[in-house]
Amino acid sequence: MLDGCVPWPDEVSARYREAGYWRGETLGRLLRRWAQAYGDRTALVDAEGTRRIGYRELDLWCDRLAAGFAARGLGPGDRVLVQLPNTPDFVAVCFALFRLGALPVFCLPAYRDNELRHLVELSGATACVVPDTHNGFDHRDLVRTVRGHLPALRQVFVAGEPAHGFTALADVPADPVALPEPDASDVAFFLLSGGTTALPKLIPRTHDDYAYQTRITAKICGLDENTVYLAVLPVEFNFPWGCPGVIGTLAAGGRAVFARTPEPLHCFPLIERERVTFSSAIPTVVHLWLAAAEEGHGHDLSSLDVLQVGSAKLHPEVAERIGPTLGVRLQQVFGMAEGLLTFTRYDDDPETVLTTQGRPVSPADEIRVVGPDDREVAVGETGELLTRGPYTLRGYYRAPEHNARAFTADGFYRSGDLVRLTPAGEIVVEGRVKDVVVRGGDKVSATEVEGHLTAHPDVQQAAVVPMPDPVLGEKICAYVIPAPGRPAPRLPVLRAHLRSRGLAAYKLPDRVEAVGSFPLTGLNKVDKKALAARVAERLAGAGPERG
Ligand code: OOB
Repeated sequence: MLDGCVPWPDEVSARYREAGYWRGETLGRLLRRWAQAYGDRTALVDAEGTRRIGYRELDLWCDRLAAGFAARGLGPGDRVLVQLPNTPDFVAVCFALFRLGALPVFCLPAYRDNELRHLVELSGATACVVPDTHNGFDHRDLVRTVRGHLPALRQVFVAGEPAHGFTALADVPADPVALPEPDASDVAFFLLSGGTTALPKLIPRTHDDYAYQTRITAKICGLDENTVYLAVLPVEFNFPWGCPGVIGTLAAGGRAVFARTPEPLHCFPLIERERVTFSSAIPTVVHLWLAAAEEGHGHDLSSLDVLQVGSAKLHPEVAERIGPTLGVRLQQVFGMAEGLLTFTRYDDDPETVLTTQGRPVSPADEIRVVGPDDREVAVGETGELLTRGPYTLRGYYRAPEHNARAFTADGFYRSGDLVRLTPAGEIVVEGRVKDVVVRGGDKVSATEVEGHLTAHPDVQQAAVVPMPDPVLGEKICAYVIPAPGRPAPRLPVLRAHLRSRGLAAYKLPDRVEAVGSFPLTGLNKVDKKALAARVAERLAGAGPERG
């Protein structure tokens, strides 16, 4: 496995192979098989419906892109940042890099200077692929700034109009060349962790493990050639990419349609036009869709059969409205970029679907729910979820110190989630031990934001905590102790400060509370639970019109 990664122990790998979970096929080769099986059927459709790409066409496009990337010096093991909006380009670029054995590092479109610089440094990327502009933001200018600091990022490919001497993605394809087949047990690409540490960690996903994840989830979800999947969330996110998402849809011979935004006014016409059957969303998007559906929108959503919902807690009252209002079957999904996925099943009783996050997708997923002493708690009691299995990482890339804390000695990943198991083995997410705010589906590391806040001259100390929000689930509240003799910093000032430091917009606090001191725990740590309770109380007291 790539240097800097933690492989599964040999005897475990042998077991996963024997059981048929890992089949030794690369993702690039799988696409070749799908092209042979599904030929001219449509594989990918863009939001406008103008680009409709068949399986064979996609296969050839990837070969040509891989040849072009190779001609420009990219090769096996090279890391390439990929930050593209939801378009067929994303799929073609990734599969071209898979064929080449080069490793895409998935970057959310919302990432800015701060995140990109960190990812270039951590991954050692020498190239990146970005759009010209997206949602009114110029990514070429962003990359130019990043490259000003990190010249090792040698090549920039732009989907759309290039600038600053960058290469147009459209100019890359060349006549296909024979390329050595990468090793299926090695890394295919990197997903990003949801921010338990100050900045995202890189999660190596192998061809074998991801092929298995998409195959097993597509099977559970019953995807087939009639599946039309709508990618609503950014495809750099594990959920729409491979749970079963875009890849699972391609494996089944279905059609993946790309939405530009999760807005109902954009997605509902797409569902009607493409006769979408299957999609996945976060609770915040569900709120928007429910509100639009309840208001009446005039679009025919009758083709939509299943909506998966995950990434943040879905409250049973909201879950209950999904079926009747949208006319779909709900599937709850609990998952993480690191691996483990739990799904409710179509034949579960309604109570299970509405109130639990389902059970693991693989019989080989191992789960432990433990107390603070790492000992398993009784069924029904809440504890931290630890897991290992055939598609769950054994270590983050280039992070030995963090890995020592994030994994047990026997290879279980400490998820940081507090869960309990029902007697039937279903998972119910109860909270978390990790210091993260889940704003919509976005994971925001408190430590990261605190670090930037304390860099402001008016701030002596900062503590970032979640506060309840009816639509996003949680928003970000920053408690600050002003620096001596300085005024209490105001929200717009701090937001502007964080933005100027190149932070993605979703990480900016929604509220600031200036205080003289922080409450402390018995261990003399800032008592964030107390702070979170305090702001929740204030919001409740303020009444809904000010909340
Ligand atoms: C998904 O992946 P990440 O890596 O962005 O975030 C993982 C974390 C989990 O550890 C948990 O804290 C939270 O997101 N989470 C949920 C949840 N699903 C994820 N919390 C409550 N209820 C749920 N259903 O978020 C992700 C990856 C693949 C599929 C679905 C979600």
